[in-house]
Amino acid sequence: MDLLPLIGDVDEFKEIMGIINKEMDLVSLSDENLRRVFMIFEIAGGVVNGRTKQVTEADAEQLWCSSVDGVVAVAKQVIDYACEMNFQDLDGLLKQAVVEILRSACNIVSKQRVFDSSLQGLLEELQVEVGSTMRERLVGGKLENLTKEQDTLPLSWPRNGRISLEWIQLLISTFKWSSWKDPKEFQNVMPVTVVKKLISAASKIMREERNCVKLRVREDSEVIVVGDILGQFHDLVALFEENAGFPSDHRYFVFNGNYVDKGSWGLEVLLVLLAWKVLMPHRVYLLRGNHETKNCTLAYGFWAELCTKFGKKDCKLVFDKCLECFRTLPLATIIAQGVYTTHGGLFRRTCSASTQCSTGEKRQKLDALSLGSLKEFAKVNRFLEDVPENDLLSDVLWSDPSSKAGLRENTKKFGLLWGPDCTEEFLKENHLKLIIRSHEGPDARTGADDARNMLNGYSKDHDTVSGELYTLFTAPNYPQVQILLGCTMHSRRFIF
Ligand SMILES: [Mn+2]
Repeated sequence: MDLLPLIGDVDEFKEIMGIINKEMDLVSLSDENLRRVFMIFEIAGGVVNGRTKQVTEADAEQLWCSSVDGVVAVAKQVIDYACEMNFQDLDGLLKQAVVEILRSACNIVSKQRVFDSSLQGLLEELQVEVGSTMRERLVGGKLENLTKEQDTLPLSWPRNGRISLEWIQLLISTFKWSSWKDPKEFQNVMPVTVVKKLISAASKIMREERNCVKLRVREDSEVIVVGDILGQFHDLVALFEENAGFPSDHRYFVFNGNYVDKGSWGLEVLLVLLAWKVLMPHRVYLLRGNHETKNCTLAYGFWAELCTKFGKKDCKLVFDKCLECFRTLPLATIIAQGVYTTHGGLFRRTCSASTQCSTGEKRQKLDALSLGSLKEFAKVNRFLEDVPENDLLSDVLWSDPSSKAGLRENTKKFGLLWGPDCTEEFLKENHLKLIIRSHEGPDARTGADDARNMLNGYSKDHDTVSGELYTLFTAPNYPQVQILLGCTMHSRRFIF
């Protein structure tokens, strides 16, 4: 009833919104007054948009959270950029301007009381580059105390329970910072409770996905397919920030598995990818690699990484949570009806109960291996901690292409070797043009001829009548104990 006269004054409310938007310096307000301003802004917005629903405390809370998170994320970006600046190139006036901007950014970050210990490093850099007089101005008393206090402040789960782009940026910048510190400090910036919530949120989404996810890609979009990362967190960040860009409405990502083990930052890689999955479930797809299993993670570094980062008390808990997540990862994608991606490769036909082979077929299976169908693949139970030997599931995660025709057991414990004839059969049968698999890095192709040595991050392994087969391996300079020149970041872009 009171809304009618209010609606008559739309221009006035527009003016109020304009004042809040453009003229108010919100940084200096107390939290309580800031909340009041957001409440006024929300009411004014409701009137301007002809809204008749009553404004609730939850509306104001939501607006408050998203606005503050957004502003803080921008401020942290400013600090990040400043850390990379070369101050020697700036004249006196510009140096002063940078310091002023940084002071505002630091104030904003301190308002939200989020963790940012990079402030201390920044102040030290400014002391050298700008001069101690300027530093005294910047520190201005309480800021120095603040950086000390914030050394112990951990990353928190978004207050409204929803992951935002800004939260992912904060996650990445926090991990970037902590990756230079003692790994034992990790739990001080990323609490177990937040790890558990993030893994649960992503697992819930992936559990519902099919074994082979079909991507219907918008025409004006690109799809970035990414191979093995194996704990090389900084290369994942370089892929997002310097190479491919972040996921967006027009940019899909398909990750072909092997996020953890070998490198030192498997958990960081996994958590950032899971955060993207939660934020953009229909743009980011995470497939399972052979390292996303209990056997591999116990043997190849991920378990040891978690023990170092969380200590005896919590590492088992985090490990079990990760295994729970690995079980949910889907196994393959078909992109735009033409491109098949998976971690290892093609798979055998099995006579499981669900596919109901006849007695004759069971005998045939014993006699000779034959290629499995996508129909059979769709029915397999993928929700296992480890994959059984001589099974479709282990083939998908472990198989390798061979230049020799036919299908045969791999020399590894798991998986198959398949020839160009099998690639042709699979492509033709399923009306596909391309297979992109990962799994083999430069170490697996040592001594291979130029075309298959993986030193460029990918190789074309089969070229048949119906299409092609590529191996794609994204972790550069791998394995790190060997010197392999010429390896740089690789992802293949396919424009549809
Ligand atoms: Mn692999």
